[in-house]
Amino acid sequence: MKNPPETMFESAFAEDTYKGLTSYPKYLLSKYIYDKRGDKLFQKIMDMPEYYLTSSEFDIIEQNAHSIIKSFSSKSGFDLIELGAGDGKKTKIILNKLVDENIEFNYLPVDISQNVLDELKESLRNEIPEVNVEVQQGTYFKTLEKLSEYNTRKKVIIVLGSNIGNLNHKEAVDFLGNIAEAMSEEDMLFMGFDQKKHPQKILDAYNDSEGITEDFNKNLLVRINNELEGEFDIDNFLHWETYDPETGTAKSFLVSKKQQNINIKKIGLEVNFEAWESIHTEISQKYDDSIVNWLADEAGLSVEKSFQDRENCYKNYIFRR
Ligand code: AVJ
Repeated sequence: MKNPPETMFESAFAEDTYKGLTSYPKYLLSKYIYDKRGDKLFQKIMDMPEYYLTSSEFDIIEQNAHSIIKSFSSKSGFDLIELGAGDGKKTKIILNKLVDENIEFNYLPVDISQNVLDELKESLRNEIPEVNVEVQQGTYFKTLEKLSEYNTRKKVIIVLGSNIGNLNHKEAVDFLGNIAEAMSEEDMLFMGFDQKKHPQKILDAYNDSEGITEDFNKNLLVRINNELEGEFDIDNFLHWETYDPETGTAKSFLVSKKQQNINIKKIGLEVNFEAWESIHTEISQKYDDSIVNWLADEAGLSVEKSFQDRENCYKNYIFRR
């Protein structure tokens, strides 16, 4: 039934899919949701009323823009490095404010997708042509490493959208630690963390009535079908969300509605699903001040300041080394 390991896999996606679906319990990695279709679905998620994260962070940045950029500024100018830039909707508030106040800076959006960077650059040329943009295609760490090597200017690193929430605490400490290593004493990190709140509000954000999040989650199966010659019938799985208020972890699953065997030809795998067996696909971690302080401490960072929205849904923190 399980031919490979000896065979070389054609891609990391193929290998990780093989590993995840031959594990018990089964899992798939959420980073693979984001192909072209996944990117589009995530854009739609960010526009849903249930997905409060976007508007909460937007409000925080809008209401505190002055104080945020005041802490960023330095006499000799600085580099604003954004990890996982996306469409830049929230960053543009900061960019506009910096331009308005004649502050000297370069904007360096980092993303793995050149396509995302091209679109961002184009939209900035139209909307805020005063900004000096230098897009950086690559992984976060390779880029940070490169930038900290030849770069002597003050660095302000920003990570918005509670993107860290897809990492478990150990991975989050490694992520923050890697950023900390690239930082010198004057540098700072500005980062968004979705907060613990009424569990129903969290469940609703990850299980909308229109089924957009369901389609987003199921895009993993669509990708396996398209890229690995999988034979999943998408309708035979349901999207399931849980939230544990003790750990603050929201988890997404795909649950098999019946016993079924699924062929995935390109990785030479036939996967058996028992009725109601799950595939774990994503975590979306929620935080409070004590968790954030602990993560920062473990990574060699300290919280200098934080900003929150009126409803206490979401927080942005400024860290220093
Ligand atoms: C992009 C990781 C912040 O976990 O809230 C949205 C991804 N998943 N709806 C999140 C996501 C389902 C999102 N992050």
